[in-house]
Amino acid sequence: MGFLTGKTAIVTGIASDRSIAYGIANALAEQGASLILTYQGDKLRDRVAKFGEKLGAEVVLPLDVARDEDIEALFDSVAQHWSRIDILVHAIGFAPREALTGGYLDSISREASSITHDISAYSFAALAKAARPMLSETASLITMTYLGSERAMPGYNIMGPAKASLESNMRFMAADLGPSGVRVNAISAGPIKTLAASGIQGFRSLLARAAETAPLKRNVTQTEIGNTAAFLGSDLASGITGEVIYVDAGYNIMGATSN
Ligand code: NAD
Ligand code: 0WE
Repeated sequence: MGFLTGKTAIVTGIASDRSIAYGIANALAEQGASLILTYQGDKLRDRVAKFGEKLGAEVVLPLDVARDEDIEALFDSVAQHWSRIDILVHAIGFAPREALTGGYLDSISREASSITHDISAYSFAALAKAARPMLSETASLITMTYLGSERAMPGYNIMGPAKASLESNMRFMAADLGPSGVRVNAISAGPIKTLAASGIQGFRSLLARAAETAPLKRNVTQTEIGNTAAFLGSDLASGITGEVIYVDAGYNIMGATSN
């Protein structure tokens, strides 16, 4: 019996088997949770359906968080399978590629800023708002963030302010939903090579430098993020809400490094 046996979980953000969301779905399934997975757009449907079969998911459902009607339809569909939601995982981030290229002010635009904040930050609150009628009285909402929210990182650009907004959203949601027993937290992951990361120039050297600097002298894995999400989703974390939990091999604590 896993520590999530009897719990229901919706996991967004699977695009490949290297997605952080895949690591999370796998860890939740290992601990006995029942899963619903979502996919963005028809071209991901078959792939995510295959992952769903492998993980024993109840169903896979479409969700493009840019579309209000998708968000509404998702929870209407979920209600046909489950009467309540215990765990909701938001593992979605997006900036237009040109906004992640070059210097901050060179790359920024009103349009790119708007899209990035809409998809990466607002969408977490939008999902919670739509899920609210179905949230159980000990539900746990989890999102994924990055240290670029609080430190300037070359190339992370407008994703930094969007992650700051996401973390602030997380705290406001925690304050709002806390009286109903619902917890809301963020996991701040160290860099991991996923689809979203593979297009970024210099990502390999960023990974190597992160490993050198971190106290544990290595990078983190999707499995480690997944296990942390399983903990946060469980009643083992019943006293934790509004928190950013760092799963980064300790990178964020360092001031200076020796060579
Ligand atoms: P990924 O490319 O595997 O996942 C990103 C997901 O976002 C994809 O599944 C994509 O379909 C989804 N998405 C984008 N726009 C969407 C939309 N409009 N509607 C619905 N879904 C949409 O990459 P990942 O690295 O696993 O990213 C997952 C989360 O983890 C993101 O929030 C990312 O910012 C965060 N994160 C990643 C790292 C890293 O180094 N990889 C580190 C810290 C935090
Ligand atoms: O949050 C992220 C990735 C976010 C991301 C990546 C892409 C690439 C493809 C958002 N939107 C897009 N849009 C695309 O078109 N991370 C934490 C990983 C990441 O991305 C970086 C990093 C790190 C770490 C970009 C620059 C510098 C460091």
